[in-house]
Amino acid sequence: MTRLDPIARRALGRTLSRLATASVAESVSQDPGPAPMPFETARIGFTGAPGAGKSTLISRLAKRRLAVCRERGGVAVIGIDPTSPLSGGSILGDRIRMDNVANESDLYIRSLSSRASHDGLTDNIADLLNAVESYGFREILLETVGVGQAEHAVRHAVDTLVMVLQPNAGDAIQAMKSGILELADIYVINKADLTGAARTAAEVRGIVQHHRGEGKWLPPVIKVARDRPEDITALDNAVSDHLDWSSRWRDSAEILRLRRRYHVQSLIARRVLEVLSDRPELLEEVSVRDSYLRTVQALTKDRHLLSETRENPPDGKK
Ligand SMILES: Nc1nc2c(ncn2[C@@H]2O[C@H](COP(=O)(O)OP(=O)(O)OP(=O)(O)O)[C@@H](O)[C@H]2O)c(=O)[nH]1
Ligand SMILES: [Mg+2]
Repeated sequence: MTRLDPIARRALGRTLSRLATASVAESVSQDPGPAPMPFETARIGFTGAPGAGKSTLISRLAKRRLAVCRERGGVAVIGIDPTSPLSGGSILGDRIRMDNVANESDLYIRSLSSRASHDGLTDNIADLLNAVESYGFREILLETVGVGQAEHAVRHAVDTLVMVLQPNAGDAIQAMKSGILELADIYVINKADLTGAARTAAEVRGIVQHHRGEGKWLPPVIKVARDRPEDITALDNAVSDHLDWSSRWRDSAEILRLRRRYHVQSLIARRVLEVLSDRPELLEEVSVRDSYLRTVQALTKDRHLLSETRENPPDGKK
């Protein structure tokens, strides 16, 4: 069975649907085991405000990346929708509108609503990316909506993070100034056909330069307009440059350690939410201290997870 035959596509589709709505116990029991070394699959994340033009950008870039990756595993494009806590549905509908690449045979496109991401925290991203990676794609392009915390969750899940800003993105620039958004490897000032793009690019460049450090990657700031192919070439080159730089200078063991740390952290955070909503009595009529202790106790007596662990002890012994 090859990676992208219809059977494999369906199998991956089912796995992703399951993982997107999985409980923590289900996520843990579906863990495929030790992650492959970083850089075998390049993970490229795109984050930015709703409507910043991420999908349009990714669909154009995917075509370029595919030209290089076709013989080496192909490209997967994954979009993660924050789910509205009120409607239970996606806020803006399918985030990936990619008609220009939809019929490419070595491209896998999937948009997912992440049940756990109602506050923008796409906290099962690690599970989803690991599953996609296990199919041997050369590159994964991941679209997430940047709503505060989401950038942090994505930062540690990908190798290269592209922040997509629009001209006159005042809020985002304020956030960058205060250090909140200083996470990206590449900044795109998208919709550069609109007025204000040059000024926004200069502002972002100023902030990025200000934080440049010896031996560090200096994030490029690239203006991209929909109707200018040369802009996508510049972005394509910047992504390749950053991946090269990372594979040369970043320690892959350290990357894996960080990835695992955030993965475990997000599983525990999700489990706390599950326990608190399943057992409201933990919070009733006691001090915060007692609620805290009761919750920690409930977690340590987490029978479901403990029985999982007994079946698959961490040291491999039965
Ligand atoms: N003027 C202009 N509009 C653009 C450009 N790129 C995208 N758009 C428009 O911006 C709107 C949003 O584009 P999308 O690509 O769906 O943006 P997105 O960031 O993926 O949006 P969400 O997934 O809903 O957060 C659409 O109406 C696009 O046609 C561009 O380069 N210039
Ligand atoms: Mg989109």
